[in-house]
Amino acid sequence: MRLSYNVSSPYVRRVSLLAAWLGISDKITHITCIPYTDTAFRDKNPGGLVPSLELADGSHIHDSMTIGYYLDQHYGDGSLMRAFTSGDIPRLVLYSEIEAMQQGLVKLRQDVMRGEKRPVDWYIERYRDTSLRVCESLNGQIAALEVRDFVTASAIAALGMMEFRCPDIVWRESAPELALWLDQQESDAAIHASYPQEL
Ligand SMILES: N[C@@H](CCC(=O)N[C@@H](CS)C(=O)NCC(=O)O)C(=O)O
Repeated sequence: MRLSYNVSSPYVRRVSLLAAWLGISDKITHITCIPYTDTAFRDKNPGGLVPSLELADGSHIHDSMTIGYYLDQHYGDGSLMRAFTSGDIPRLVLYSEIEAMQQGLVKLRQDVMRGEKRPVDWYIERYRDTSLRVCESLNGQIAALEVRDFVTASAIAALGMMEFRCPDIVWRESAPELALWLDQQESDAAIHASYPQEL
């Protein structure tokens, strides 16, 4: 397995710890990746974030949590991710607090980098590009969005935010199936009623 990583990422560190606790660190080849500049990486990973694990069959698993599930399923006994698989609510609440802190710290760091390491416009372009790349990826996976679950709710929420807050992102032309699908969802009363509004 090949792990796209860098030494400063806390999300990568989660994966390194899990691999060590499973005793499989030697099965992972580390590929240094600076996602901000590595366009080849972004071509394989529309979200453009590390960590990302490439398997022997060439498929990619993104996100520390999803990689955690994969490693636990294949090399563990299920205990590393049991809080999630068993729906242990108090432990999940604990995780959500840790994750809120982690996301806040990443935003703080980005605020330092914004304007210091690269111009503000560079970041704006970067995250607009991420939205377009993910829309194109979803465009090829419409059947997966027909399931009514947390994943689909997350997709609807993200697309709704993009239309509400970033109407200048022109995504419908490059993701026409997704655009059609989203428009069809409007007939769902709950989806319609929950469309974002100004605070
Ligand atoms: N939810 C993701 C978050 C990963 C993440 O935010 N990675 C950061 C490094 S700490 C990254 O790749 N940032 C690049 C960017 O924001 O463009 C996970 O759990 O793996």
